Amino acid sequence: MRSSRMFTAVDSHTEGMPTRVVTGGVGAIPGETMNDRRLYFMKHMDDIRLLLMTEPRGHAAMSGAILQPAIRHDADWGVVYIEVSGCLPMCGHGTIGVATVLVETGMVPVVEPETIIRLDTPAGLVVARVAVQDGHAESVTIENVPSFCVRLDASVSVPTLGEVSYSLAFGGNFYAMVDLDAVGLPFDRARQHDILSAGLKIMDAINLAAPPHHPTIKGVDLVHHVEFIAPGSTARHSRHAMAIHPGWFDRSPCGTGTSARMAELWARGLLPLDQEFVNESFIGSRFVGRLVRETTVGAEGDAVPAVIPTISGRAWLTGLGQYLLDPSDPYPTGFTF
Ligand code: PYC
Repeated sequence: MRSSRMFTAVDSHTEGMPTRVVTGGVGAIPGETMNDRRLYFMKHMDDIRLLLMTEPRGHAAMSGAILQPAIRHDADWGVVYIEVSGCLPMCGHGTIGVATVLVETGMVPVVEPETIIRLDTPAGLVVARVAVQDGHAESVTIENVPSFCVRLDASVSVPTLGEVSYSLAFGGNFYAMVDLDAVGLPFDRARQHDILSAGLKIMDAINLAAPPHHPTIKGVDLVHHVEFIAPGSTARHSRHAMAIHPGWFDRSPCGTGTSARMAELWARGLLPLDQEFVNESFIGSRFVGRLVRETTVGAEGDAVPAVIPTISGRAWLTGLGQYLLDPSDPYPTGFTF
């Protein structure tokens, strides 16, 4: 065996969605904040993401997280999220996966019945409360970054679909929320190609006509997620298909998407603080969300009203990996198919 690179990872899944937690081989990513590290990694180290996320070591819906020493003094670990589409500022299912891996591998001091882990993420501090029983992480509740609604019932002209009504909110990433009925499609995995195609067209149209910009997090300014809301969804219990750029669906109920949806419902006056909100994924797995307090985002004068969501879900370890790159491998940055 000869390798020019070797990475160690603990693989997991959160309610059906993989998180490859990279524990070694990357080294320290330069940057004075975790978002600086994310931006540096995207510009100078993206070959590592491609190697670990795309085929043949990953797949078209692969997702992961690179552990780093925290920069903030009040955090235990730093995280840079990686996935087939790039590096997200925040990922809910990924954070639940990271917290579960940290507990079940003893990478943090484990306290029963609850271990609290403070994570330095590119979008800000995220606190994970892990319910632990006999060393097993039973479930994780994360307190997410401030989430806010940007547009309610806006409209965009989409090639082949016509005028599409959508709302836009931030929950760690920007999410366009669209009723599936409005694009004439059923909530049915047999129609996933049509749903995905509609989602990609809608995100392109919004990014062309009116791209959003996060007021404080540098480099967060496009919509790459369309949350198609299933008929019958309410402000207490929602089902959705989450279409993600460049062409896949979240298998989990999407932690940042659930946060964005709760921020939208709060802006409509439909979801008060402390009300449980159940969000179901395209495969039927669930997160339970709750808005815990109000806050604002942005500088005084321009500040927008926001809420702090919590998201609860479960993750399971699926494997331990050592990922190698042989210098003669013709696909050193993998490929997508
Ligand atoms: O859980 O936040 C999430 C997420 C984002 C993309 C895939 N999952």
